[in-house]
Amino acid sequence: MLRFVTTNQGKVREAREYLGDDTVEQLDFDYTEIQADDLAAVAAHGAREAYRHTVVSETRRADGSAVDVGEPVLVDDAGLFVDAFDGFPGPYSSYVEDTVGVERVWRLTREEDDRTAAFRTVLAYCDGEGFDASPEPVEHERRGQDQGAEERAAATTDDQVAEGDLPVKIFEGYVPGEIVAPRGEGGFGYDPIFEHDGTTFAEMTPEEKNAVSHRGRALAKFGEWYRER
Ligand code: ITT
Ligand code: NA
Repeated sequence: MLRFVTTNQGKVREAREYLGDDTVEQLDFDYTEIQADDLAAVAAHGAREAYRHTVVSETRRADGSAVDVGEPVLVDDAGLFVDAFDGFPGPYSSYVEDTVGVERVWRLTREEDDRTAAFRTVLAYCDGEGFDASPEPVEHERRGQDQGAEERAAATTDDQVAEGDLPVKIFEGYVPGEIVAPRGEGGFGYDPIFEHDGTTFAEMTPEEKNAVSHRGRALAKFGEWYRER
């Protein structure tokens, strides 16, 4: 069983929809969100912390040495990146939703000529084991301010296998869109103001959203890799 680490029911719904109810169980654990301008760094740190949190017992190896065994965990750190604001709120999206609010993010963006934006998700997987740390292949659909993401992810992946630390595997998803006046009752967070191909994410079912969303894309990459494992 895979623990999907989040306090957000909307994310769990989408992960279950994608990976299946019997694969995913929510771990309602509020990991430390380190101050970083990089979703991958936040997610990787969270995945290590969540993995350690699942360790309940110590197992003895044949040679008598002790090893901690936890549960596989998947952390999802996401953000909304508004181009006119140089990617703000980005990694601060959760804080901005709580303070400024979704409606006012729309009203601020409305003043701008360029209302393009993107959602990004970074999934970070940790199961206490090592794996090939090579970065995921470049996605050609990426563009604009997200272009550096691959390099950042690669750099983070390399850091993550630093000796003595738990390896973490990173999967990214990205979707371009536009900020619009709120529409729709579904989804969560910024979904009502994020339009993709004429429809807001809040107007989509979880299945429709997963088919095009940042999270759906990241989950697809993760799912493919996880099933091979
Ligand atoms: P956890 O950290 O416990 O997973 P969270 O809601 O704080 O829950 P994030 O930090 O990843 O998750 O989310 C950052 C913000 O972006 C937060 O305000 C979310 O509501 C919002 N968000 C994340 N994914 C979203 C999506 O698919 N659609 C709309 N808003 C989203
Ligand atoms: Na969060």
